[in-house]
Amino acid sequence: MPIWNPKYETMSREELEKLQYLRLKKTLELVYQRVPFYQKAFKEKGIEPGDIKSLADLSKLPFTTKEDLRQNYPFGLFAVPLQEVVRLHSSSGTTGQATVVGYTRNDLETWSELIARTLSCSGATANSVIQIAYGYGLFTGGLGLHYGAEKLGATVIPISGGQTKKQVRIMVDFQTTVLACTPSYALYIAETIEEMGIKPEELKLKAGVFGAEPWTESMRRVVEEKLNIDAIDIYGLSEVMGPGISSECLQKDGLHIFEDHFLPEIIDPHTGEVLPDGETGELVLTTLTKEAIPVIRYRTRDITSLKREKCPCGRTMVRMAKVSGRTDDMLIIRGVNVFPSQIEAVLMDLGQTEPHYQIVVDREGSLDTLTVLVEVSEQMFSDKVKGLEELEKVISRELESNLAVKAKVTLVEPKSLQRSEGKAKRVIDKRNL
Ligand code: DLL
Repeated sequence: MPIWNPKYETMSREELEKLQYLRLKKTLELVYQRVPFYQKAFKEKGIEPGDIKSLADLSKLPFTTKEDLRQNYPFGLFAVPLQEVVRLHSSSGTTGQATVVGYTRNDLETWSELIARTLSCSGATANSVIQIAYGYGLFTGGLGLHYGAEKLGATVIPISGGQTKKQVRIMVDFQTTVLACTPSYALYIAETIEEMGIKPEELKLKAGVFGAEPWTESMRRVVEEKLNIDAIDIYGLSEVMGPGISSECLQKDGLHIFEDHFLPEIIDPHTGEVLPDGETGELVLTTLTKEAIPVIRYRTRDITSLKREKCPCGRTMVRMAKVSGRTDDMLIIRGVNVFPSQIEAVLMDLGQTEPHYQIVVDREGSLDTLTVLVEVSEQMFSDKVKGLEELEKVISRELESNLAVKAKVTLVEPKSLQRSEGKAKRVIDKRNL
């Protein structure tokens, strides 16, 4: 499979580290001179850009958080005048006030380059027909993928999210080969394909580039089987750039971080200590080439680990494990830590239900309760009540043994749970209402 930019993507570690260091120095000088927030934060730590003498010194620098972006809303962390900013995007702001990010012309060029790499990782080429069903607008998914797909030279269908039947018609009529959307939306599209009676041979789909929300290996198997494709995990966040920060290759064994543009670290989320390769913790990213809004040691809240072993695909860039969740996604149920992804894995591995579920957390008196709603097939739902009760017990037992906490399972009618056209909302936590 062709690598989009072998010069960088297959660089030796020694060469790469030299480049990273030069770019880091430049970025640090830039933010120190231009962004009062960073100058103040560095001074508080008693540090100047000149004190950073190697990549290992990175850990001396302060972290940046989403809260810092919020407090400097809208443009306080920009390192260039607005005149040089040619595009703005904003994060969804589901967990508080939205944040705004900007891009210079060079930033947009870099972004397109990294999306072209991402798409090549999935096997896409200039001959591909790419249907972009991520939302267009302030969300970085749609436009981010769009310009990278054009740079690749592919044929782009800028359909955005929603209008699912139309998505399917277009997929058939325009002979789409690559689908770009969230994994939960891919599942909804797959279900709609079945409902519309479209036969697999009418589709030309080869790959999907899915991201913007956590999804498990078990979910990957379901989506790949339903759509008969390679489902590739792609990762990014608006504060650092958007999609295009890392991508799986067809080995599907970790996401290559485009390290010539981003410097990754894994930290213990409680102590802030940097953890060695292989250990799981919070991903922290420093941008190395961004102009409009460079970020230093940005705490992503995403949980993963890094591995540097050589990948059979030939790329030398470090790989991060599939993100298993966010530090702030973790549910604490009667003192036990539970991640939605653990529940997803149990359900998909059992494989006796449909892949649509919702998690409801509530409180009865002083006790937390965990209920998992999961859809079953038409046939199973019309079967005897006893069969359903049995299955509820089986799933409940399996969840309990995996999560170490009691979970009530309620099987629900097919198609009764809300479908997602973008980021799925898996958890309803009634305790905070
Ligand atoms: O979701 C950017 C994006 C668009 C990535 C399209 C991939 C594809 P935000 O809206 O700022 O940006 O949300 C970023 O989404 O911190 C993760 O928690 C989560 N996330 C993104 N990609 C993945 C992934 C876009 N592949 C937040 N696996 C991040 C798990 C992901 N979580």
